[in-house]
Amino acid sequence: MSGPVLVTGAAGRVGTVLREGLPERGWPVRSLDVVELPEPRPGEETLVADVTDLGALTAATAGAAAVVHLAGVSGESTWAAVSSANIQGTWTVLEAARRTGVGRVVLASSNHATGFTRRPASGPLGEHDGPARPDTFYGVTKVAGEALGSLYADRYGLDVVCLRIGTQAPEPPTTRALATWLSPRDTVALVDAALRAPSPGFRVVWGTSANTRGWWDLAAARELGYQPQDDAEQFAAALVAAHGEPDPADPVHARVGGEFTLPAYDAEE
Ligand code: 15L
Repeated sequence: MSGPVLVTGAAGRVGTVLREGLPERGWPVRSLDVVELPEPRPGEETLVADVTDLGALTAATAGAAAVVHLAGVSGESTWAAVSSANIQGTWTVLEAARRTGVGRVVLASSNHATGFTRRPASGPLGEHDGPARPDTFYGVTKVAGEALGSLYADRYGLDVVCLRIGTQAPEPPTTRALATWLSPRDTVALVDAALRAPSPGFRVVWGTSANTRGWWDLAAARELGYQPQDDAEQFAAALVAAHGEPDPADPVHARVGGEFTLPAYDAEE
């Protein structure tokens, strides 16, 4: 593969980590966001565009080695806002890749595609252990994004790797995140594996660090070549001292989507 990796949503939390980490792993980056990108790195190309603009995305995708699509609304919102940015945006990126002959797209999916799934009493949850159970309109858009990826893989032969990301943050922010955390360096390792794996076709893989308390099976991600380095357990004592042991009867801990499954996340439109 030659050419840069186009990263959409590059100004966001995950994008900021990748702008730093991908070049260190040999991937030049073309960063795109709807806002001006702060402090371009040496060798980084930067573009400002709305991810639903097919003309702009087609121009941005031309000559890229692959696309890492992160842009969109990253939590619950109105149906109008989240469906446009996330579903229309994902279609736009896949269609731009098809038109320009870019063969690989890595999609940022989310655990909230399955948020109402009960946390397993024992044993890890695989990607295909149950139907989609979105916990929000946001979760529905992630299910739709995976479906679009599947269509573009089967119909047009694109390699599409969907990363069902847990909680991407510098440190686990809550006791739930002791299970769901994806560290910054493991974020880079996971995306690097998704970019490098030979002919993956269509894949859906969980994206967390190697957390002692994790409930998602990392086998499919490891099959791509992902080797997680971090474990949220190093933060457990401090988080449990501050917030108490997670109560398995609390819906936040009983369902994999945590807070997103609560009535407070009931969007009005
Ligand atoms: C997500 O998909 C969100 O983008 C992020 O803000 C977190 O809420 C994360 O899931 C999580 O489940 O912790």
